[in-house]
Amino acid sequence: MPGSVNMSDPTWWQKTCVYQIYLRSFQDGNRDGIGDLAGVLARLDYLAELGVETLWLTPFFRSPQRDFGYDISDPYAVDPQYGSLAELQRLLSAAHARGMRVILDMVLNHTSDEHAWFVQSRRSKDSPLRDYYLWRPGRRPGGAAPPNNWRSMIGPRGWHYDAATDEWYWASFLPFQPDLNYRNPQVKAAMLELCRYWLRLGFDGLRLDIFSALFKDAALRDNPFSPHLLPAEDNPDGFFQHNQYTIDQPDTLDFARELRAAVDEVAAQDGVPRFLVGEAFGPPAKLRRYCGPRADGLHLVFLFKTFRTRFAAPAFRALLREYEREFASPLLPTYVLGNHDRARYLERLGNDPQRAKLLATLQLTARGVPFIYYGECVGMTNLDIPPAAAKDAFAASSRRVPGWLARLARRHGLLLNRDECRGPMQWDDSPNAGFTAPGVTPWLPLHPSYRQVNVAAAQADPDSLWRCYQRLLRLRKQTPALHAGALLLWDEALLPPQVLGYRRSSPPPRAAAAAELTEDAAGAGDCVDVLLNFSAEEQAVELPQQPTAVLFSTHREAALGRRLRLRPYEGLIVRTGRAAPPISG
Ligand code: TEU
Ligand code: CA
Repeated sequence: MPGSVNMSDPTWWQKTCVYQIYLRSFQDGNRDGIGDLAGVLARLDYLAELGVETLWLTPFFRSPQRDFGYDISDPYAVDPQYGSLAELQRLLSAAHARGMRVILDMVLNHTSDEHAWFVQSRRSKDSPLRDYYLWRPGRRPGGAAPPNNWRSMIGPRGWHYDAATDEWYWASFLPFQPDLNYRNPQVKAAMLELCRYWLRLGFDGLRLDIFSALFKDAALRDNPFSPHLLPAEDNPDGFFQHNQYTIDQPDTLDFARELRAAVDEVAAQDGVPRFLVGEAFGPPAKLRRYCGPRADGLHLVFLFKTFRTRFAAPAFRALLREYEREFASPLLPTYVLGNHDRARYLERLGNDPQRAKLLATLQLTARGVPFIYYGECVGMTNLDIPPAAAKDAFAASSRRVPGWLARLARRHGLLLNRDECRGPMQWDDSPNAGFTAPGVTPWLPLHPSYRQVNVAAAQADPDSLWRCYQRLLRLRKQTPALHAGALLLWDEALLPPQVLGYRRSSPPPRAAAAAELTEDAAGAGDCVDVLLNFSAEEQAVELPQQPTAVLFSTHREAALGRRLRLRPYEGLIVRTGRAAPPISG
């Protein structure tokens, strides 16, 4: 039964940690200033040393690169800019040989307007592929009024007029990314086959780009008014429109299950479990529906609420409580602090590495799958690029946005120029930071911080943020309670207001009782307490019993004892005896 997941024996993806590689910016392997597959291959040992297990590669398919690969013209081909199919296969086997997994970025919602399907489709109303995309006559002829009031996900209207046939096509994102028509069974079948193709080639899972937009209302009803100007993490409505008919359609939820069945089928054939993680926007309770009524849909959905959670114990306690409630076992929440579309999280923390260590501790010890964005472990920050110099097509499309609105958006972590969070990886302090050869012009400028902030410097400093991530990843891997255990929040009455505490115990208490596991069988001491001090002051905490070991501190050394003094922004993990007294009310 697909829904039954035994958390005391989790599948690899349930205990994994995903590292997102923005391919263009990670490592250039052929000295053209653009990151590529050969570059990733050359850095696999680095990734293994850091301790991440699953790599997510952003799109490497053939593409005009107007949205840097999220505009695909041939999803079966590797773009020569990034390498070849042979290199991709070499990368897959080299990763697998190191016990790592690789997932790819699947853009199902749209293609590039240079995709052969769209070229055919736009030719005439009788084109056999006309119905592969969403073409509709306007409300008035000659391009005078679009078919309805729908806005794209990024603000302007999403209908685009094509004079050749006097009709409009729909694009959820940028105008050169026409949406496919999933109500056409041929489209659906072709895209499912595409997923199977890449999985059979050896990929371990799929990240699904704007999954929530796949289906649109069949009757094209007007979207109602919304008072929201800007979309937020738990409310994608914006630009004064409620996206009732453009996203989250019931058919998309059904499709999640169809896709899951296709993936399970490939997994059954070759015996390697795969996973799907979908991009959708909204409150966790709504996002959960993508996982299917019987955990038979997407395995995971991105939860972006962390982006907007205040750096304070009560705010993160509420977040954990909500994720635990909405994504109770067998579901799993995800912990995401950044990606290639949003301002880097360190900026929200006032560029304070101590606070970053604390959030990393939370991210890697809460119950769920963490997603690390490249450069986060080194402490990379956002690039400062004047809008006129932007490479991101989204920046060009939002150039007319008034300054006050751009500033407001920025305060919400929404980038109008996503180049800012896509800076070349800072490997060392040599010219071009080891990203590309000296003398080559990288596709985006290096952050001037690279001379101090880089992998080599971070590895040389035992107290760096990078070392903190490495220690956490190692501990997480070694400790079943952390990668497979249940999570129980500490009763806040037992803690100072600025301290967040939770316990991870494995196997979950009920499963343990049923299987009558002995302490030995379960691994002694598979019960740990995580205490996080969100304040700049020392905080006193009394544990309910003497801990048996300190497993980790953001401050490296910590004394063992029942009475703890948590230092400013200290995150502490202690091993607690199995018969631990209650910590929640
Ligand atoms: O992004 C979807 C999306 O709507 C947002 O993340 C958006 O980029 C953000 O709100 C703007 O600030 C996905 C990809 O992650 C993105 O890189 C692609 O450009 C987009 O889909 C289209 O494929
Ligand atoms: Ca290159």
